[in-house]
Amino acid sequence: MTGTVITVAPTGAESSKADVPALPVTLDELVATAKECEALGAAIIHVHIRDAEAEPTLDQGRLRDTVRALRESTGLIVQLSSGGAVTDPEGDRLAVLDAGPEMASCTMGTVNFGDGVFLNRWEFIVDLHTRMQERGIVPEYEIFDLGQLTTLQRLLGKHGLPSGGHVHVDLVMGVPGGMPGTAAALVACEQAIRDLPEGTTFSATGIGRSTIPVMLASLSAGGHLRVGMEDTITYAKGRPVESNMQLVARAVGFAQLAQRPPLTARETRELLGIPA
Ligand code: KMH
Ligand code: ZN
Repeated sequence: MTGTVITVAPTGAESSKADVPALPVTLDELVATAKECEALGAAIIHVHIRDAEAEPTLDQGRLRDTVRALRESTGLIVQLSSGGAVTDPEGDRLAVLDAGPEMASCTMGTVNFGDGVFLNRWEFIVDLHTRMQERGIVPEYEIFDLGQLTTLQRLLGKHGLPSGGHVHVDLVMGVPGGMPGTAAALVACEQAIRDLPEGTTFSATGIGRSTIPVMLASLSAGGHLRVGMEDTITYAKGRPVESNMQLVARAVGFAQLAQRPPLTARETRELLGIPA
């Protein structure tokens, strides 16, 4: 394991602009954030977008404009969220793929999500996975609980490898309703990942106060990092996050300390089997 893939998830669907003014919600804000995060060491951007009122949306036109703008302005790998918000219907989530991203998220099961339910039926998962295979979109399999890795094993066994042949997983830890953001839970996932195809890579993110323990555990276990204001809005006790760049800079520092410096987007494409 040579370097660290750093994914930035700058916006998410859960925080409001009113509560978190530093959240990038317009296309201009998102592009500016993406450029700065790339300069700091991010290689992938995990994208949720907002509408004119700064509310989460899966609007097709906006998604297409976003993919185009990020491609024109950065070398980052653009990964659209197919998860959206917990209220988004399955049809709209599948239609995210029509915006032509190189990567998209693909969640491996239903999970309680705070006060809501993040619904991911088996048939929906198969549909999403199959459409991505057909279109050459590389999935990032989102894992909110240990058993979802078994679901991924079942999916790959029944429906084949993703486009490019490489399997990449993201552990989303510490969601109220999902697995805890602890080193013990991360090690349990890392053990289960050994049952997936050889060479499977993983990143991890810890929501809220589990951010730092999960980063350190992931680096120690050979994993990569996802950071950003989708997952973390408090930098330290009593200190709101000032920007996504602050979180990326901290992740870069940790990765360098671990002697696994950030991989560029080009190196990350090679690792994940994404065409240049
Ligand atoms: N916003 C969550 C309900 C994803 O992006 O694929 C789902 C989520 C996962 O963030
Ligand atoms: Zn997301």
